[in-house]
Amino acid sequence: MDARVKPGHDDCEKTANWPCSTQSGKTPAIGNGVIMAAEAQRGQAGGARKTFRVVLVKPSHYDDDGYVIRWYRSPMPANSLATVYGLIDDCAQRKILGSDTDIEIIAIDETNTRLRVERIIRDMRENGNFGFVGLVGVQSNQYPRSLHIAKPLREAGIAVVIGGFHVSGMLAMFACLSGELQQALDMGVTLFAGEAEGRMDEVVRDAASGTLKPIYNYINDLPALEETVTPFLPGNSVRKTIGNVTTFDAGRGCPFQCSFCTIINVQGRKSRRRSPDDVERILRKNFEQGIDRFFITDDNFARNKDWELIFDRIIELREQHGMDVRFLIQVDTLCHKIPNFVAKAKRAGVTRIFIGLENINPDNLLAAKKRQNKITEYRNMLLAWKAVGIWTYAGYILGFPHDTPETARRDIEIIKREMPLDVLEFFFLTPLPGSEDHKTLVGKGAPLDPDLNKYDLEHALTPHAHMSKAEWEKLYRDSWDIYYTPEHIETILRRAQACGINILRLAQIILWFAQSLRIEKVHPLQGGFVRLKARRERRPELPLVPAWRFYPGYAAEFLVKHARVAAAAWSIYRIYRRVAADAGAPYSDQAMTPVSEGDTETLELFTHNKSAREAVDHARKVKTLTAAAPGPGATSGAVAEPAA
Ligand code: B12
Ligand code: SF4
Repeated sequence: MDARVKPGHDDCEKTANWPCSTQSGKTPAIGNGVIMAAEAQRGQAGGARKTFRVVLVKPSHYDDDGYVIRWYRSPMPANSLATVYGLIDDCAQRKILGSDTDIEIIAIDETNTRLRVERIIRDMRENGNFGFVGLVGVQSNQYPRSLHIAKPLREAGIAVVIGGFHVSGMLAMFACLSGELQQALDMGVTLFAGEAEGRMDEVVRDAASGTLKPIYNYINDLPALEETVTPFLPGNSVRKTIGNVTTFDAGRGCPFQCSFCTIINVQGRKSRRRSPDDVERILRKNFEQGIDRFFITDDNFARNKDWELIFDRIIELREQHGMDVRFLIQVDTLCHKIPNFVAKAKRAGVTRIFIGLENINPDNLLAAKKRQNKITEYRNMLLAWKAVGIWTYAGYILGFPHDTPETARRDIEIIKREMPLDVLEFFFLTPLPGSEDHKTLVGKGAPLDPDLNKYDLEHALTPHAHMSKAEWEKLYRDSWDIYYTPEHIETILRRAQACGINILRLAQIILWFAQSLRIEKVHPLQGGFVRLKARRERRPELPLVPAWRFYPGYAAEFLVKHARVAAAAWSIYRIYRRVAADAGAPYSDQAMTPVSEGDTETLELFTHNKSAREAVDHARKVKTLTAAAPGPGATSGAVAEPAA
């Protein structure tokens, strides 16, 4: 256990909302349940085979009405679940508990499967509680739900381990335990911080012998990833998601320093990566199961130091072995300046990229320490991807210090007119536990919403200098409507068609992004296919709705929602048909026009405020001083800057 974690230590930060707990004295011996299990196991002695049961649950969280967000089909499998599953499967194959003990693993993603805690308790009991429940990849917004799942399990004497970004983020940033972490310890839950590669044997062995520790803290000892066990989920788990898509991380860590980011504090700023052999193994194993579409979850694949070796290997698999694999990757706004990056991404089967555009006001980008985002490079970057027919998703954050409702609305209109972007998604600026922003606000004693369930980037959690909470929330809702108008959907499809993009597929994704919040009241990244709700799957703090009221309400909601989806789908389909009918006709507009010197005088992107104009001046000065040439893929280097 890391000595930095000092429960109840005097030097801990104390605030009204994020109290640092003093050691409650209630913390029971962890693994009580497993001691029972170990005894049961001894009782079974006599040569019979034993089975150590591991139930892995990727928890969901509650919607604003308090119901668990669960779908008939979720969009994609969770890489966190696949990673932990892979690690335990490896323990099972190596028989780390002895040749007479099998390890059985059950993986449940609560976003697509109803969690029956009572069944887990029954099955564990039948097995003498010889096993443990792992709550996997628990984000801050999923932490309250995780404790609700853990409570009855602990009461039944079952060992529970929680890992993921909330525990890791809090232990990375604070020298002492916050109240909600202490609450878990008080229940006898084990916390795991840091990454489990190379550490899973210890956890499994301790759980099997009833000696789980309260905390495993490896946050300051991040493992290398080459040749480590790779993420994997069995095909039946993957098929509970919408398509033949699965996720894996080819690397972790990002060199930049954005103040709202949790990744750099949890996974570090150094690039740690899997080898091309690892990646090939992941692809082949999935391909054999009929899964050929992948989301590479690296937060910034462009800064994976082995991006080129990995792309080269995938190109070989595609071009010489006929494996038609395709990818969504996440990159930064300077990736187009890395020699060969865009061209090799295309050959490697990348069909979509996600970019953290975040904002177009340089003052805001500076306030968030997002210095690598240069508005003067945005158009070059987007045009570089358009030129090879790869479509772009971008994240846009609302509520930076210099945003007002008016400027944010104006900025979205500028993006629509001047930037050739396909899918845009909006988020609230959120002080996520694990980020510098969160730590700073806690240190200042700023008012922060105490309900962790809301830390999902979809809620206003802090006061804003220029907007009331209601104005900020309205801006968030309006932003989707401002971007996804029928006219702009048509423009996006026309731009995409001109670049050879499959516009029927793009139209489906636009339907998803444009309607998710309007119809399902959740962000598209939390969305899924056919929302399912159970009356009893409600936050325990909220009352159980009587059956006579719940079921008619649920049925009516179901019908209304699906009627609205059908209407929206029909309207977008009609736009698609209109655009498709013009296939082959040339199309251009302001956003699609190659970058030129004159842009800086005419485009609002560069003139909408003082800091935008200053950004242009700065880029010009840098260009003059370095005589920088445009990066590969850039259409023109009018205001190009050197790569970071
Ligand atoms: C891929 C991804 C998604 C995917 C898939 C989900 C998934 N987890 O794979 C999608 C698109 C669905 C998604 C959605 C969202 N995401 Co997301 N996502 C990621 C991303 C980029 C990668 C996750 C990952 O695979 N990490 C690698 C794994 C291996 O790391 P890990 O989960 O920490 O697991 C390791 C250890 O923690 C430990 N461990 C974990 N669990 C356990 C359990 C046991 C028993 C043990 C022993 C060890 C252990 O061992 C693991 C292996 O080393 C992360 C950022 C990141 N770099 O992690 C954000 C991230 C997790 N997402 C985040 C958020 C906020 C969301 C959304 C709420 C956003 C939104 N409003 O839509 C939604 C929530 C939806 C949902 N149901 O999850 C935040 C969470 C921050 C926080 N403090 O809570 C992150 C960190 C990004 C950020 N902005 O900071 N996400
Ligand atoms: S570029 Fe993305 S991953 Fe890197 S520090 Fe910024 S927000 Fe985090």
